[in-house]
Amino acid sequence: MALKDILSGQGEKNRAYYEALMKKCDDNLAKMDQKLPPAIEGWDESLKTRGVTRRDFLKWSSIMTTALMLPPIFDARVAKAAEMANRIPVVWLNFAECTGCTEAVLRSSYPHIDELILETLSIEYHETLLAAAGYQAEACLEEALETFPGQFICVIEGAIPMGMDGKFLTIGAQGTTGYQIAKEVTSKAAAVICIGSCSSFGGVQAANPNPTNAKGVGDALGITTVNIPGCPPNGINFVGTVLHYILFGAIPGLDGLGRPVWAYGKRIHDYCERRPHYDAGEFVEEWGDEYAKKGWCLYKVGCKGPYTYANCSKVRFNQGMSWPVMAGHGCIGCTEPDFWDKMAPFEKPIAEDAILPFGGIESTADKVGAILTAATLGGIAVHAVGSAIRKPGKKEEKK
Ligand code: FSX
Ligand code: SF4
Ligand code: F3S
Repeated sequence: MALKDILSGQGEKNRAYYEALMKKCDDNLAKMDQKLPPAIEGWDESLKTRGVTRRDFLKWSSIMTTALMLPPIFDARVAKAAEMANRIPVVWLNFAECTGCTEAVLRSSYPHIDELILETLSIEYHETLLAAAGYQAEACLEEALETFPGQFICVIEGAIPMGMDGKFLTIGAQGTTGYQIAKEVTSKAAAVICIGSCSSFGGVQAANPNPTNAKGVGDALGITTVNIPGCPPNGINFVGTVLHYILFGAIPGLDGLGRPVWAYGKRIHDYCERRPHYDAGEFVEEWGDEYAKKGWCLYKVGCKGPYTYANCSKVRFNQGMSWPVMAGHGCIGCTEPDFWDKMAPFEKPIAEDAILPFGGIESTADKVGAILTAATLGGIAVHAVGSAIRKPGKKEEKK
């Protein structure tokens, strides 16, 4: 079908936008195809050895296209980007964290495409997965930096302890601090992606009283990072961000906290299956009561979904099987900065008495959510069409 037919019915302005976006995408895919090193294993081979059919793959591509807020005409381009994902060199650094992020995104119970992409990523250096140790491991990192300067994606898991000149966290035989490693590696990377709430915002290490003065990477180094928070984060949000980079040569539009808008633009509460009960004022009053058995809203037992920006309620975890609220516990707000302190207590609503002047729980939680939305989203385009890849540089002024 001709492009003009596919886009017919779209306004003139929309059509021009998507035409420009497609051109940008095609040019970039061609450029990436030329530039990237060859894959160690062909994509078709990867699908075959893991028992995934081409049909399943194409179905997944169309779901991913929608998740990235692109029209269906991008399906084939998303599939092409996915096929190229295993050619992007990745340097994965681990700092102060629990390794739950690696566990969450690299573990797969049966072949699912986003996990397959994560499994087949060309990871040049990853301490948890590396067979080498000591000087050999350091040599691997040096080699990756020399071979792919300005080309690799630096993925960081864990916060950076800044106390005692960074000495709360040293790595390797030379006792190099996490701060020094992060500074050197990020300065040579094409883009820096912080995976998990610890590298994004400090996470559990930075919780009060934060004895090591741990900070998120952006804060610690004063650079702009793409943040994929969650404790642990959802692998699909990382995969989508990498695909966006392959498609457009640019990181996706970010909110005021560095989170991709396509994944973190809405609240948990906006797509929650218990939402009709919230709107009807039907709440679980205590754990295990008859309302809990009926699947009513968990707000009164502490759900922070109305204040939390993430797509858990839409994409869920473990191949779309479940997510915290579906499993019966309220959301604890793990994609938000300082959630260990600010969202606590986890099993009680925040400042219950402050709710009354607004005339009831319903209006208050949604009002707070609306205020947070205004503060978080900075009117940033979802697809960064015009920009080249955003180099890790000085932090942009927060709008
Ligand atoms: Fe933090 Fe990731 Fe939570 Fe753990 O490494 S986001 S503590 S799940 O694992 O960094
Ligand atoms: Fe769902 Fe929590 Fe919102 Fe209730 S408060 S509708 S459980 S997200
Ligand atoms: Fe975290 Fe809440 Fe999602 S606790 S995993 S943001 S449902």
